[in-house]
Amino acid sequence: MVPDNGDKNNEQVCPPNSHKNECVTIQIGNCGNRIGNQYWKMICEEHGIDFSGNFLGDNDDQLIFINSSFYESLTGRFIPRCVLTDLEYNTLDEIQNMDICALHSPENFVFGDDVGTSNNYAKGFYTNGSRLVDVVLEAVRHRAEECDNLCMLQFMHNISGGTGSGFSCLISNCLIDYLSKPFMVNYTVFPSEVGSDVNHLYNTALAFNTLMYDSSAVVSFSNTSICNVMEKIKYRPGQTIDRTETWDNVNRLIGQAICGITAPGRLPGQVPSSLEVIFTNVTPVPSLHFYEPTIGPCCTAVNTPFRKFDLVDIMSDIFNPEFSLGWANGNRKINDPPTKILCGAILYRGHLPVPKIEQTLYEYQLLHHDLFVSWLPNALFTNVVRIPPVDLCMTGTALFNILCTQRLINELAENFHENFKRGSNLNWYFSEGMEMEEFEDTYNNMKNFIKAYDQVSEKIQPAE
Ligand SMILES: Nc1nc2c(ncn2[C@@H]2O[C@H](COP(=O)(O)OP(=O)(O)O)[C@@H](O)[C@H]2O)c(=O)[nH]1
Ligand SMILES: [Mg+2]
Repeated sequence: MVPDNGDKNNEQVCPPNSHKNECVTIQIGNCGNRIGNQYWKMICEEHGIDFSGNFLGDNDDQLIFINSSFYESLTGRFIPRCVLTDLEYNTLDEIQNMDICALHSPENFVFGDDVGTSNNYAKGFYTNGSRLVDVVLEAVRHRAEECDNLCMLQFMHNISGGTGSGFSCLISNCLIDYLSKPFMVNYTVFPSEVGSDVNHLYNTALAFNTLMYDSSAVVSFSNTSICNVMEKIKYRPGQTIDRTETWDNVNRLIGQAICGITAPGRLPGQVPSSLEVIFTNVTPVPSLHFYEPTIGPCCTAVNTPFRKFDLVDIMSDIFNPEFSLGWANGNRKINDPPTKILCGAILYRGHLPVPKIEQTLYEYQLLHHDLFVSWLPNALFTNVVRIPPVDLCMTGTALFNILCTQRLINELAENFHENFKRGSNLNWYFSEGMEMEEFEDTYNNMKNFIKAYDQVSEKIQPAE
């Protein structure tokens, strides 16, 4: 039994003036910028910042670590430490015509002329991307230089188009050298069906090659998973939600998950730990840094009436694989056995007693021991932040490192291989300066990469 220490554990452990480390956000491409837009709307509400950058909150907790995500202008305005970039103009133009535009500094918008990348990684990485990358690096350098202790870069992007894949990889390749191996977190939307569109498939595989080696942590999302989840939560009692599957509603769920994940870096907690520590705890081997996110209670924040949820509501949603917003859920086949959890982090928000959380998790793991790999005890890491999101009294966000990621990478690699061997659409890529060798290397890298999963799987599935 986990001892119950009552409400003593609700006390704040972090010293009130302690300085959490700063993070620079880079949002890339149409999807990346729209997700980022939702994210900033949500965290502004959480920190009591209006779209002019003024603090209107009533709680000091909202301000203590605000510099992890915002920097202050000379006039005392809070500005997102974020670079918004795209190789075409339309999405950033949309944002510039919204009220939220006033929040950002004009110097953080970096967009190209109207050529875009026509769904082609090679244009994002080589030709069109290379013409804009220096401007992006300069903007990131400005933001990074203002930090006392830059702890991480976070990217938001979709890797099936050309910009979110190719241009993101070019930017992260350059930043790795420039900032000497920063801790990089990617919030990445994967295509739902690997192989349904040849260009999407190539872009995803080529970008995956960079995510394997450059990134420290990849939180995967899938639009199909999210639409499935939206369908499931439509009829939940007490909810009046917008039923249309618009990008705004999909992005709102992604934004909610990212807010839950970044909360320990932005807000005071009962158990102090940096985001880097949290990600490290869900990464048993450095290369295995791909996670599936879930949120509980799973509901769209829009129009949700204030309702008291309890830990059981949170637990039943975050451990339900059908509620995962990640890549694996979008690719699940009906007869797939439940995948094993290698390890996970559960990030709670609200006034929740830590011993009660630990007790509930402990009992859950005992009851569902078959869901976890047996060789890694205490596979669940927890963190509790006092301030809940604006419209809920308590929430949990989980990051699961699961074994079926190996099957997904393998499917991606094999589909990729089959198509480039056949020569489908290769001329689009070769005409932008790519060569066959890069495709072959990407395939070989993916096949080598998944061997790391064999090593951890062997321990739980000894040869019969
Ligand atoms: N979740 C989400 N997906 C999007 C959004 N906009 C586009 N997508 C998807 O993202 C993929 C890449 O498109 P896009 O972001 O326009 O490409 P990029 O600008 O070249 O990176 C497409 O398959 C779209 O279906 C969005 O706002 N949210
Ligand atoms: Mg685009």
